[in-house]
Amino acid sequence: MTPSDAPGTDPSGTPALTPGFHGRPRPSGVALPPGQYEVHDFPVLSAGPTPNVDTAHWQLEVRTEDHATWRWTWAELLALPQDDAVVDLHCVTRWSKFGTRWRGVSLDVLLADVPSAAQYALVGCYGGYTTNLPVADLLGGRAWIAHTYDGRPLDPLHGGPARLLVPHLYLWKSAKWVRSITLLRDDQRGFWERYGYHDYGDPWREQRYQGD
Ligand SMILES: Nc1nc2c(c(=O)[nH]1)N[C@H]1C(S)=C(S)[C@@H](COP(=O)(O)O)O[C@H]1N2
Ligand SMILES: [Mo]
Repeated sequence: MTPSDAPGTDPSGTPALTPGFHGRPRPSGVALPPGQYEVHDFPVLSAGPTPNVDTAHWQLEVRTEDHATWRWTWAELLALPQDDAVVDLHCVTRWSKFGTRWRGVSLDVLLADVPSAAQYALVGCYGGYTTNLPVADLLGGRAWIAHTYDGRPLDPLHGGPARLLVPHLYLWKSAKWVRSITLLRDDQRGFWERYGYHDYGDPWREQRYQGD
């Protein structure tokens, strides 16, 4: 069995040392997803230059399938209920970082009053990057608009002033410098997905490329 066809490791299950396993079990007993290794630094992966986004002009837009637009300014975002989240990050280039500490607004809060039955989301960014994921994966306490990392304002290199954080999917779904979320009846691929990366991107099922 090669890493690419190793079975997904159930994050809640007992750690099984599969042939694709490259790391140590964590103290909690949870292993790395298949084909991943642990890092202690925080690599930066950006497809283009880091945009300079001023919070005075920052806004987040949610557009519905009926072409209604909902907007939050920076002050409005910070006035919403805030969550603290400690999560593991898994990049498709095979590094994983455990126990990262974030603060931000849950997408459950942002989408609560948005009337939509759309099942798909296309996330847009300052700088033009896009990525797609199901709306269901933005909900359920699993996704945030994160503005604080390790107790400090999020570094622009890592997506500051604010990025999407969806840690249960590969990190390319966690759009840096997030600007918009478009809710769609039909799935539309984002930047990396059009280059052949997976539409869903579950690290535990090793969904790196279309067809995985
Ligand atoms: N806007 C934007 N978001 C992005 C990217 C990007 O190039 N532009 N790269 C993605 C990829 S491939 C990864 S692995 C993570 C990297 O996040 P980091 O630089 O904070 O480690 O951001 C994702 N979000
Ligand atoms: Mo990535």
